[in-house]
Amino acid sequence: MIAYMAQSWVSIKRINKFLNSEEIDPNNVTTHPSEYALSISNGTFTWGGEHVTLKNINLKVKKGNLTAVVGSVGSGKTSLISALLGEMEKLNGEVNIDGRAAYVPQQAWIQNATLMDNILFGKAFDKQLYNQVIDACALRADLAMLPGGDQTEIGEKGINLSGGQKQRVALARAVYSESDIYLFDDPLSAVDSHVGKHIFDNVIGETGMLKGKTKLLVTHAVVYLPKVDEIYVVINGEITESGSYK
Ligand code: DCP
Ligand code: MG
Repeated sequence: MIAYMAQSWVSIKRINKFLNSEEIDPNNVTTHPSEYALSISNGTFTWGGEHVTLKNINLKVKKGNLTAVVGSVGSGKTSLISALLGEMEKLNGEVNIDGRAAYVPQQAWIQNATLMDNILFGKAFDKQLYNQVIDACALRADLAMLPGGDQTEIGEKGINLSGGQKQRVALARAVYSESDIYLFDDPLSAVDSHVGKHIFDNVIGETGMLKGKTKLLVTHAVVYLPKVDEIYVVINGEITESGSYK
C-alpha cells in the first residue's frame, strides 16, 4: 500500500514537473531553445554512491523525430530517460530539453479515480480529442467491458486493471496531455503484439496521433525499428551505436 502510494506520487510529480519546465532543476537540465528537443552532451550520471551508471552519453533528438533506444536488461535505458528528466545526479556534461514533455514510465501507474479522470489528469474534457485517444490507445473494448464504462472507479478501491490495460491508460494520459515531447519507457511490453501494432500505427509511428511530435521510445520490439528515424544502442551504460535501421 505504502509502496504503491509512494510510486504514484513520484510519477504524478514527474508528469506535473515536466508539464511545467520551470520546475526542472536547472542544475541538472537546461531548457534553452534549440533545434533539438532533447540533447545530452558528454553526460556522465549516477544514481548515487561510487557507481557511475551512464558514461560518455551523447544524444541529440531533432524536433519531430521518433528515436528508439534499445539495449539489454539493466543496460541503462530507463536511467537515460531519468537523466533527461533531471532525476539522476549529473557528474559531467549538459542536458537540454526544449518543450513540454510527457513521460510514460516503465511501470504504468493508476490513480484511485475513474478511468476518465485517469486520462484527463486535470485537463479539461475535450470530447473529440478524448475519443480519438481512446481509439488510438485501443481502450474502446475495455470501456465496453467495464461496468460503468469510463466512469468506472479503477485502482485500489475500484476495478483492478491488467498490466496491459494500465499501460494503455498511462499512454492515453500522456497523449491526451498534448505535450511537445514524449518519453516512452517500453510502453508496449505488456500488450499483445496486435494491440502493440495498433498503438504503434495509431499513436507512435508516422501515421499516428503524435505525428510531428518528438518521441523517444525505449523498446525491446525490434519489429518497429525499421520505422523509426534513429536508433540508439545502450550497452552497459554507454551508447555504443546510433543511426538509422539501415
Ligand atoms: N538503477 C539504480 N536506481 C534506479 C534505476 C536503476 O541504481 N532508480 C541501476 C540498476 C542498473 C542500472 O541502474 O544497474 C541500469 O538500470 P536501468 O533500469 O536504467 O536499465 P534498463 O532500463 O536498461 O533495464 P530494463 O530493460 O530492465 O528496463
Ligand atoms: Mg528500464
